[in-house]
Amino acid sequence: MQGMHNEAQLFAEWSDKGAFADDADEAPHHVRRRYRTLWISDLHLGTPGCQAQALLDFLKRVESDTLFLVGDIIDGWQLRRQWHWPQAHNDVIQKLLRKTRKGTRVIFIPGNHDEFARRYLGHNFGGIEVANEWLHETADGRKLWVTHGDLFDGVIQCAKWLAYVGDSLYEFTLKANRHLNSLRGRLGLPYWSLSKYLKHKVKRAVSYVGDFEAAVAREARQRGAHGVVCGHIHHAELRDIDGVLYANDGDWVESLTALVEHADGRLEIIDWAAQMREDAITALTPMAGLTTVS
Ligand SMILES: [Mn+2]
Repeated sequence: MQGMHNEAQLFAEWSDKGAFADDADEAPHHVRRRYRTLWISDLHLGTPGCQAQALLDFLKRVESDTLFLVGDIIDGWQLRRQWHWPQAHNDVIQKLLRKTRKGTRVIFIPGNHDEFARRYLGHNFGGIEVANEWLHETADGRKLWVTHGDLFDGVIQCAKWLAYVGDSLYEFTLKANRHLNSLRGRLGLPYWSLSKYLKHKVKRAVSYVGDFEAAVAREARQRGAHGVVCGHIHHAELRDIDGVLYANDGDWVESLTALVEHADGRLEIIDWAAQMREDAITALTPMAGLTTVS
């Protein structure tokens, strides 16, 4: 056991340090996109699976009036097992704190991996407000219930140890994914998600995802909301389920996705992995005339 880190203490420490961080790494205004609301979740900072560099790049290029951190932001389970905290993970925290100083309202809804933060509901860390859930009203008057989503996870509710086992298998897949992608990177190929691919191939996982989505949508309806925004299952989605809008902002360990609300209330999923692939192709375009495709 590498030191008895108290996540909440670390969290408070980061809040203090944020005040001294510089703003030099902001993207220029013309490459930044502005949204009314931005939702991200399942960053899993503190684990090797977190795609912190891609996330940082994304955060530098977007602005919003409100930013929701929809759970599993800092991976508390992982912190207890092994300390993994590279500079890029620290930079993400600093970037989030900087956003609050620049006038973005940042609301943190803890998930199951950072449930330690549930002890601090109603408090704020360096301007980041901690809340158990939220009722967000869109520009066009729709009420969206914001929750991480683990309440609907039968496995976690029934047997926590089972969730730990699943977690280890999942970590293994992510590790394979990382090795594959560093190899792809060396070959000049863009990011491709192995774990995302596998998940789509596993029928049982798909039926689990469907059950989860239906349960969350049902609960949103019972609460009188027009829709729900959640994370947790690492599968971005935006669709109608029996008259309820189901929105999932995905994750930043495999799919690299976010949910945004435009100024007029329109919602959209941002697929940052696809954006990165597009950027890679654009960068290669001047070379296109010189290569022969057979
Ligand atoms: Mn979760």
